[in-house]
Amino acid sequence: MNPNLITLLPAVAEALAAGTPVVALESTIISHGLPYPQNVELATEVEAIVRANGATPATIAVIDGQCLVGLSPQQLERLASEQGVVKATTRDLPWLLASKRTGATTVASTMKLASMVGIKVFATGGIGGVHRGAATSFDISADLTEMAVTPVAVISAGVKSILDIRLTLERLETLGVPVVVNGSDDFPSFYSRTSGLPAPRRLDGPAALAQMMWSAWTDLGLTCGISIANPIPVEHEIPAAEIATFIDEALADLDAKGITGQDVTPFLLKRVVEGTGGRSLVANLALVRNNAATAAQVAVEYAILRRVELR
Ligand code: PSU
Ligand code: MN
Repeated sequence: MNPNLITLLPAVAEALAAGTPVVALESTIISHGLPYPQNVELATEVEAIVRANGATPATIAVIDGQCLVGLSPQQLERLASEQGVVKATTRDLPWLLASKRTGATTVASTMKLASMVGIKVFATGGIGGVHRGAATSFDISADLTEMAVTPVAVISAGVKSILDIRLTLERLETLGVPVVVNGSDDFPSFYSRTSGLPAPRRLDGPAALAQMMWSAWTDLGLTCGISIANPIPVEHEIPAAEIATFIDEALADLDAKGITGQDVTPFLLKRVVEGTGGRSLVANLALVRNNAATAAQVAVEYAILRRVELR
């Protein structure tokens, strides 16, 4: 691999060299997951939350064909507001580099670039998964296959019920990806702390989660990622039954408009926000903030384990 491929923001380079905690953040949530200007406001706030919890934030994107780990405020603003930013999963990275275009990274491609520079913890809102109707559409997010091969812990609020949650968990099991819920016996469904499905495994708090990462990668030598589901704080929760109506409407609209491929997830996210009159947006912002704080705490605990090992 080309060691000069990735440009690190100076603060990120310093933290990685010193072995202090770093948290990766994705950029598709900025360009395609949230409306402007809430997207850039959240991206900025999330970086501050990571710092307040003792870690260095590293938002990841490709700008004009350059892989960037850590963005300046001007670069964040560009991703949030510019037209024509490409939604880029891992398979889109070579094309972005060769054509010198600007792309926002999904969970999959953010994991890939984070892992290449040695970042082990990544915070996001929701991960991609198996879409409803995947038996005929074959629409299964590349986020799942990346998790099978890239050793990064992804902290999300679970899986949104625009997806088939049960099948997503089945797929993660087949791919050998550990799935653990932080502090709950239920698997969360993004807006809701429950999904009707049990937590595949449960651990309580950042120290235990960091220990699991250590067990996976150092003790066992596994090479896969880890999915950490962090339930939305109870005061921001929207009950699953309430959100279901809006998700069904969005799915019906998707079919009616014949939208397929990588446009599916952004379309559904946008329609749910419109359907709920912005209520889902408030919950979405709250859960991302919560995941950023938890991720930073996990990164702090993981850095402690690493330091003990070096002694
Ligand atoms: N789910 C959300 N918000 C998002 C995404 C998913 O609640 O912004 C984004 C993430 O970047 C995720 C991507 O990696 O959508 C998955 O897209 P697809 O289903 O096309 O793989
Ligand atoms: Mn898809």
